[in-house]
Amino acid sequence: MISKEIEKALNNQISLEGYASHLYLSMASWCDTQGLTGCKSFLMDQSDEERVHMLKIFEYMSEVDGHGITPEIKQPPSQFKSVKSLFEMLYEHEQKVTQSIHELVDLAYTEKDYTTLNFLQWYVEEQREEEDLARTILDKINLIGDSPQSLYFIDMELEKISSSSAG
Ligand code: OFO
Repeated sequence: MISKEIEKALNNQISLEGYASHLYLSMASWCDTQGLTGCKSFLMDQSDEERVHMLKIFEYMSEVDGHGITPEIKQPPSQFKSVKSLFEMLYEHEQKVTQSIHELVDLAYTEKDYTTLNFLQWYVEEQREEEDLARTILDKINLIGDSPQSLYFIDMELEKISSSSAG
């Protein structure tokens, strides 16, 4: 059993994870139009992962007698200035999600809701990994630049990350 306030905050998290999934799908599609197939498959994987994060909260809600609400999802941008700005946007979104998870942890802690607190630990860890990955990609872009020639190498790097995380 969870409180109404925790339920509301978890539904807000569902909405953020759902938006992340759509945002990364939109980014993947834009990369596709630029011929960046490595970036595309990396972002498709990220989009799938975010949907799984959203579904995990639905599952949790079901286990603790909460009601997971399917969110309305606002349309993400479909155009991006550059690959670099796209990954900056991704990193910013991850930071926003981390912030929201931390607020949820705060709330669960205040309410002494140890079950939710425990459930959220997985997200705390996941966000640490995702922020680290986004920063690593941005570091690489900053290192080799995002001129057309450099993009070829960035795309190969992302293809590698994407296939190493597959399965
Ligand atoms: Fe859902 O892990 Fe990132 O946002």
